[in-house]
Amino acid sequence: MKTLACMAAAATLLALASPASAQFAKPEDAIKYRQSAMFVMGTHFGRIGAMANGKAPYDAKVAETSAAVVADMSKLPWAGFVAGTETGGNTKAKPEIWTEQAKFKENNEKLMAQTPKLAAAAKTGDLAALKIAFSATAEACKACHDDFRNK
Ligand code: ASC
Repeated sequence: MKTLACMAAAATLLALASPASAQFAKPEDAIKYRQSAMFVMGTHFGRIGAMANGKAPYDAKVAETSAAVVADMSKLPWAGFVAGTETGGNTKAKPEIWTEQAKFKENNEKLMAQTPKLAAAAKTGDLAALKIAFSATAEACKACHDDFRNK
């Protein structure tokens, strides 16, 4: 019994101390995960962009659903940037993600602060408001890509 309790305690400690990489079976999975979240986010952000830039007819419902997806997706990629995934797959991640973690995190948080505003703007059904929120969100995307993503 004592051994069992001890093992359970050890397992708990290990789980708490485990690097986030333990959430992925292999490094490539972490890369695929973050790229997938970015891809879905980019797809829906692109739909909003097309409307904001007059390349697609404004459809408030599409804008609202897409902005909600963007807001949800914007929370996800960061967990995929674990140690040991600096290279691999077809990653465009710059090494600075791991050497300037505070700055990277700050950028992530800026995006996550912006996307709910995009979702709120989309809900108003006001194209002008959507355009403003789209620009601000695109800025947040770009700022991070400029510093942390290879071309
Ligand atoms: C997009 C998309 C990005 C951002 C960025 C903003 O639609 O896929 O990565 O906007 O281009 O400047």
